[in-house]
Order: sequence, then C-alpha cells, then structure tokens
Amino acid sequence: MDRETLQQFKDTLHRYVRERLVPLEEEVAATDRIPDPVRREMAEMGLFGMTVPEEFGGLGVNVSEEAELVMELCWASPVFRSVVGTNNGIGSQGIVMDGTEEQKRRWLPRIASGELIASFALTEPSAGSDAASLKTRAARHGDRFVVNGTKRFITNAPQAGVFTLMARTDPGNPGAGGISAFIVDAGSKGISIGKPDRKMGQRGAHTADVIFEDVEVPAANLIGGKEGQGFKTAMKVLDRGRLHLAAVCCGTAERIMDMALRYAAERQQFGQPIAEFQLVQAMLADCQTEAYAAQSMLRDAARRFDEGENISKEAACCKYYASEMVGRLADRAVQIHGGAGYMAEYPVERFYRDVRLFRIYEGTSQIQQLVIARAMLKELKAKG
Ligand code: COS
Repeated sequence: MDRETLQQFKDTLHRYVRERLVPLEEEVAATDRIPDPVRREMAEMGLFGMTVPEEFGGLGVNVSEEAELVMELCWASPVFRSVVGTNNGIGSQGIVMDGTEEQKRRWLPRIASGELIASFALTEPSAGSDAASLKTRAARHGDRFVVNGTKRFITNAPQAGVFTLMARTDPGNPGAGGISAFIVDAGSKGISIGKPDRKMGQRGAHTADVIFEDVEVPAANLIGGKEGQGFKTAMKVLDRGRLHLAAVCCGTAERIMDMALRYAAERQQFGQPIAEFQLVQAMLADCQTEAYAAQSMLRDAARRFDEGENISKEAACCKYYASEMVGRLADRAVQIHGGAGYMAEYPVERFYRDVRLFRIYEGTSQIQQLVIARAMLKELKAKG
C-alpha cells in the first residue's frame, strides 16, 4: 500500500471510529452484540481482508501498515477489532503462510470479504500454554480425515464460517511433530458450538467451545498438503498475531490515556484541576512514556518482519511489554478517576476489564517470557 493510500485509509478509520463506533460502545457492552450494519460497514471498508494478499481479494497490507491501522481502529472499544481480528490474524494467516495455491484461491477471497469468519482452533481444555500436548485427533481414512475432540475459548467461534484447526494426525508422536493444520468448514456435519462463554469483559466479542464428533475433513484441506507441520504453522501464525495484538494494546492505550488526561484536566479538587498536582502528573507521564516505548518496539519489530527477519523473539517482547503496559495504564487511569473510575458510568471501568485479557490470550505473559529467554539462550549457544 503506498503512503498516500495508507494515510487516507487511516483518516477514514479515524473518523469512522470516533463518529460511528465510540457512540455504540455502551450499547454493545449492554447487549453483548455488535450490530449487523457495523459488520457490513467494516466489510465494505475492506477491514476483514487487510492482511490477505491483493490477488486473493484482500488489501495486502504488510505488518507495519497493519499495525498502524489496528492502532487507529483500537481507539474504540477493543471488541470492534475482535470482529475483524481473526480474519486478519490467526484465522487466516495459516492459509496465507502455508496453504497451497488451491487452498488460498478457494478460501481467502471469502475470508477477505468477510463472507466467512475465520477462527483459530488450537487451545483445548487440557492444552493451553502447552499447545503441543493437544489431543484432538484427525485420523486419516483415504482421502479424508475424521476429527474428534474439543477446542476451548475459541474467539469468534459462534460466528465462524471456517476454522484453522490444529489436530493430531500421528498418535504415535505426542509432541509438536504429530500435529497437522486443517481448514475446516464450520458447517461440516458433527461440529457443534458451545454456549458463548461468560467473560470478565470484552462483551460483544464471543468465545466458545467447539466440539468435533466424527467430522469428516477432505485431505485437500490439510494446510500445505503436509502432515506434521501444523504446530509450526500455528507458531508462525502466533508470531505475527503477537505483533497484531501489540498494536491492539498500543491503540487501546492511546484511548485510555486520553480519558485519563481529559479527566485530570477537568476534575477540580483543592481549588484546581487535579492535573496540576505533581503526583497525578507522574502517573500521566508514566503512561505516556510506556505507551511510546511500546509503540516504538512495535514499529521496529514490524519493520523487521516486513524486511524478512525472523522476529519470534521481538514479537514476544512486543506482546509481553504492550499487554503489560496497557494493563498498567488502565490501572492508573482508574486511579486518576478516583471513585468515578470504579463506576460503570465511566468507560474507563469497562476498558480496565477489557484489557485484562491481553496479558492472557495468544500466549500469556509467562509464555512470552519463556519464548524470549529461550531465544536469548539459543543465540548465546550459536555465538559459542
Ligand atoms: N516459528 C516456527 N517454528 C517454531 C516456532 C516459531 N515461532 N516456535 C517453535 N517452532 C518449532 C520448533 O522449531 C520445533 O521444531 P523442531 O522440532 O523441528 O525443532 C517445534 O516448533 C516445537 O517447538 P518447541 O520445542 O519450542 O515447542 P514447545 O512444546 O516447547 O512449546 C511454546 C513452545 C511454549 C512456545 C508454545 O507451546 C506456545 O507458544 N504456547 C502458547 C500457545 C499460545 O499462544 N496459545 C494461545 C492460544 S491460541 S490464540
């Protein structure tokens, strides 16, 4: 995307988010539902297919551009981003990165247009952080696989049209090498979706169990046509997803900071705006400094990804730092609001709950630390 087009797109999003999405936040939180017209408008803007290559009907943005657009979108409640999040991120990228030409042609255009919602089905009741221990089984029978198992906390599952599914094709290999990735039509016989989970926040964004009972998946839907590659596909998808998530955290942080700053500038105590007090200023300054640090990390890692560098370690650093950063910002913003910050009347209370998820999903902070430290040790070994 050239600079001018990107800037125009950002400007459009900037207006759309403030004029259309922010006024809907309360309603979405109260009804736990994104209005259908919003989904349609997002589809018309191309938001479902930002990261899908142009030849398959998407906008084909690189990670740097994706980060800028996602930061813009996340001025509004993060649940709006969630509508398009999986189609651009973990739901589609397995096909984009490792799918065959035929698989890309068949699935990506409908994902890019928003006709199909793409979900990522990795986590299971007994396999969360230890993703390689997953038990869902895909047993080969000639030109098809038969899938049995349960996936848990699957984002956008209730709306999903297609799943990127990780399942064990080699029962003799209990580790990462026994796992394969599939494209599964959500309408396949034998798939049932659990009731949407009741969550701490993020009302309007839905997660649910997905249960597979003797689901037949054509062998043509094995991503890349190769068994045993599914864990690596999932890890690559998560590397990119972690940069996307860091952008979500950075965008949300800007909004939270704006709320804190405006409140501090308006709220009078002891005869003056509380923003005049140095202890409040310290909190504001810490918010700004950390938000800037996270954005700088993100932009650096995104550029290096776009230049073809392996940035697994940096993506984990970004997701780790940005999600912890936005948690600290939300906490300070509530503190600056004082009693009002604890009241549902002020949006900062909702944001405080919403951002708590970012330190957990797509790899907890502890998993990011583990990925970072392992990479450091590997680099040391390579240096000798
Ligand atoms: N890119 C490509 N390949 C990768 C990779 C990456 N980022 N990370 C790991 N791999 C490969 C490894 O190279 C290894 O391949 P070989 O056996 O050929 O060497 C294989 O995958 C297994 O890797 P590893 O031994 O590191 O796997 P572990 O079981 O130790 O697990 C962690 C690694 C913990 C990092 C992984 O399970 C993980 O990310 N867990 C969190 C999962 C998660 O984010 N869940 C969120 C829900 S999904 S929204």
